[in-house]
Amino acid sequence: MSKVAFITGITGQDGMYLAELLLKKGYIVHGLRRRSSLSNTGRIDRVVEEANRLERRLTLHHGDLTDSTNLVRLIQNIQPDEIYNLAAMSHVHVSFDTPEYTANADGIGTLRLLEAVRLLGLTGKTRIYQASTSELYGLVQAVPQSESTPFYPRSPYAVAKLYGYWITVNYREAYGMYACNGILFNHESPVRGETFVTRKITRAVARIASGLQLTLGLGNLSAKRDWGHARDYVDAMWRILQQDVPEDYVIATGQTTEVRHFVQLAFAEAGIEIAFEGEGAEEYGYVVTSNRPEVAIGQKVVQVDPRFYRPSEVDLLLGDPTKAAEKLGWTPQTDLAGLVQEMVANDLEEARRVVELRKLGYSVSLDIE
Ligand code: NDP
Ligand code: GDR
Repeated sequence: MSKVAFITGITGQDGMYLAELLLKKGYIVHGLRRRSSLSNTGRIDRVVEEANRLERRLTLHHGDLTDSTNLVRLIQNIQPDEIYNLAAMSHVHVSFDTPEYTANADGIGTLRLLEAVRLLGLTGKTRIYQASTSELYGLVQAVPQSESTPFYPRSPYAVAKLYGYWITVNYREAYGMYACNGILFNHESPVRGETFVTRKITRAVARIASGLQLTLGLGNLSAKRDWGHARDYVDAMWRILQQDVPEDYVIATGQTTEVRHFVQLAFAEAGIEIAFEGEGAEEYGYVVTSNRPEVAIGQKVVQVDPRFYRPSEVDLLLGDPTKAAEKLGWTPQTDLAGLVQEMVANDLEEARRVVELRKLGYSVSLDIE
């Protein structure tokens, strides 16, 4: 008998990689999608098509984490063995503009799912994965950050996720549910949302290298993040739900890198060496060497733009994945160099297509943030 999984947030980055992984493992997969005025299934369409070519193994259902009647009905119909709660308003900066909605979707949304499973009498059957985050650590208390490091959230997003974390622990302890938190550090990929810093950088680098864009505006260049590949991290999610005892795990690479350095790595991948000069809001990046005819030596390609500063920042994230290695047998397979290479190659190909379409006379919007 195939296992049945229900993924909220299936149209997002992680949802796509997780759906692919579970289908490969023989699962029947159901996913929650939001209604939107334009299609929001660009990432998952190919996976749906492949999964349903021979038999119907992946089904998308309309719904929302802010609607408990919808969640109860879906879970009752699907009777999942595993729920992966990946849905969230996941942008830290945007959460300062939409704090109440973020609390509702990311915090209370988690409670709605747990309650649905409990009220439907599925506590003995359904295992739940909660997408917790390294943002919980916030203001640095200790490094590297492990399962026992205290939390100090620094954004409405992180505070909402803190509720999600603790309500998951509470339902496990109070009702004996198999419910676990994966405390995942930043993970990226070619399908990462375009306004998260890594993808914003690799897209801009590809466009600058292709003569489609002149500069890249960024906020805090000194923030440090522990960046891994989303493909590896969804494998950890699955492993967390296959243990004898439900527990919480940190998933990270154990390496941290400045945003500034990520920018240099991405430009180097496109054949452009850059250096930084100036301080604070006056800092800029300029071209030192270039093997791209569209990019001149001395050209200013990076500029600090205070619009991208956050009201309160998380300066340093560095995870300790020892427990995941020992208990789950999980280690990351892609390092930072491999991640940057894959993302830049993907975005160079996208830029090449834009150039081709424009040559053919089509108008293509670049949608630069
Ligand atoms: P994305 O932003 O790419 O995807 C978020 C998903 O949630 C999308 O499918 C989105 O739908 C959906 N969603 C948003 N709001 C709602 C709602 N109210 N009801 C139903 N669905 C909703 O995030 P990622 O894939 O990167 O991350 C997955 C999860 O992991 C998130 O919870 C995130 O907070 C968390 N996380 C992510 C990390 C990372 O580095 N990527 C690290 C640690 C935690 P739509 O497509 O319609 O917008
Ligand atoms: P983060 O990711 O906030 O860590 O949350 P993001 O890529 O948005 O920012 C990382 C760091 O880069 C700095 N930064 C910028 N960020 C953005 N988005 N845009 C910019 O122009 C820019 N310039 C500098 C930020 O200030 C920050 O320090 C991600 C999300 O996926 C969360 O959902 C998840 O929980 C955490 O990772 C772990």
